[in-house]
Amino acid sequence: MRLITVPFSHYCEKARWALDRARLPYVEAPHLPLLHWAATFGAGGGRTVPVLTTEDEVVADSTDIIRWADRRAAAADRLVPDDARTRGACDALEDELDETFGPAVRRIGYSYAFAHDPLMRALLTRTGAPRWQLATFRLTYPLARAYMTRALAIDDHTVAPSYDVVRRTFDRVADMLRDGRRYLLGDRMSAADLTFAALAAPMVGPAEHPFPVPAEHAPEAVQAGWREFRAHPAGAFVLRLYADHRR
Ligand SMILES: N[C@@H](CCC(=O)N[C@@H](CS)C(=O)NCC(=O)O)C(=O)O
Repeated sequence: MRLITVPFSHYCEKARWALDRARLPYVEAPHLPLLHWAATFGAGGGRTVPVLTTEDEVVADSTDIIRWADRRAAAADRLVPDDARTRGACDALEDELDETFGPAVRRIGYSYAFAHDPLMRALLTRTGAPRWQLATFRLTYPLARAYMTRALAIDDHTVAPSYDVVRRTFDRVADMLRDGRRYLLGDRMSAADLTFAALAAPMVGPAEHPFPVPAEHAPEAVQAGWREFRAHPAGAFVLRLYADHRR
């Protein structure tokens, strides 16, 4: 099995974590942003990573990859609740996180990476992407940055509201945990927990992340964000999920 990724993408981390949790063997095929299109379309997926290819299937969305892995996981490792009502709540929460929270975190992340060359350089070189992609990205960087800045709607008017989305989501997660439950939907880890933790990871910087944002190249504003969000109960929850379930 092959998981086509841009390794630092938080949607890819979501899929990778689900496959690791289900103990399914796969090889990660790392790519750089935009240059991944040849691989994803070539494999029969769409324009986004992650894409999982198996002998007879192409699974081209992180939510579908979780479901695919879950059907093959041992009962104790399953992330999709058995009970229909809890499953409905899990699906709804995961979708909402994917649609609103994930893009907000991505916009914030790229806004820093585009403004700080050493951070971007460190992120790219640590991917293990093919050398031709690193060379091409370097050569076309001004164009790639301009395209992605527009495609991701990164500007002074969008980054601050994205922080609002992140803070509101953290507050909402903290509210859900306020009654002392260990996980968002009760006493079992579900796809909603994994999704929140994987998508929130760039804002918190958990030590167990397989492709961490390199702290030594992170500007002070990123480090200040990590301090803020780690001190939040939802950030502490992310750190706990990584410490307990992502070793
Ligand atoms: N719904 C998709 C979203 C994945 C996604 O947005 N991936 C981004 C990377 S963070 C991507 O590949 N973007 C490339 C593009 O839109 O061309 C999933 O969960 O797999």
